[in-house]
Amino acid sequence: MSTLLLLLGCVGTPTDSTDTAPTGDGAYHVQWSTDPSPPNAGSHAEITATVIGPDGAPVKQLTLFEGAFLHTFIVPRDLSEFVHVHQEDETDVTTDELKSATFVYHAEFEEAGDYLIDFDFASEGRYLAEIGQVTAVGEPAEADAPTEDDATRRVVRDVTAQLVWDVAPIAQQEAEWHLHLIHTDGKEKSEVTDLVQWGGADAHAGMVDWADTRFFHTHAWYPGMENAAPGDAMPSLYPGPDLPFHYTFPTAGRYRAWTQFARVGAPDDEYTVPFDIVVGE
Ligand SMILES: [Cu+2]
Repeated sequence: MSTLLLLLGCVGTPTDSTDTAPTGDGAYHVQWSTDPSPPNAGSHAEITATVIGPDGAPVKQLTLFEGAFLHTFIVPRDLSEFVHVHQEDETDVTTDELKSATFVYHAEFEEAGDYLIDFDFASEGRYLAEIGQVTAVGEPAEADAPTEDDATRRVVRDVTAQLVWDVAPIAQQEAEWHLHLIHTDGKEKSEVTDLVQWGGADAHAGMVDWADTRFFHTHAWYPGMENAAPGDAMPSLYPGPDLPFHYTFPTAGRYRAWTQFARVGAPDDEYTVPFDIVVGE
């Protein structure tokens, strides 16, 4: 099998060229690979990722934010699932790993086909990202295209989430919405009031733009969030039942947003709730 696909996310100097001084291209990059290469559908692959700075050397000043130095999001082209992983989910980052800005962790590729892979990190007060692609092989295969889904109510485990628009989404204007969460245990229904922070925020929303396969990330809205720097603590404001979001979508079109949050009874077992967002002109 070709390893070429694995290199699509890498533009910098190969990590094995340690005998020569690194020369960067002035931008940050993530050099990454999977083992096996390519990943197999239905199994876990090991991901090794190194964050490279503008000078071509591993970044020594990565900022810890939302509980991790490197956040990885993996989404199939058919947008049927959303994977969000970090090395810190499995093992602590050692001093040597931090010095070499190299992280090793695992992700499951459920189906064969193309995946978008997004790496989020922060350095010198800035959020940075690298986006790439990886193709898993085997069976079963992904669908050819995403299935549009305009539902505004979704049940995930014991929570029913209702999507409510407060300011409708229009390109380049700030949209506002909230999720209203109802505990749904059989016939019993009550408002969710036991949310706890997960990954340093009351809630996260990862959003993929269908047409251009771009990746965006925001958090439950709080006053002053537009001025926050990476690593700043986010306030705990929303135990439920409502989780508010503000976001300015850059272009019109269909996005899929996955909202993640956790409840006090299982603070590490996050909920992931997908909704489609159609942004108008
Ligand atoms: Cu993360």
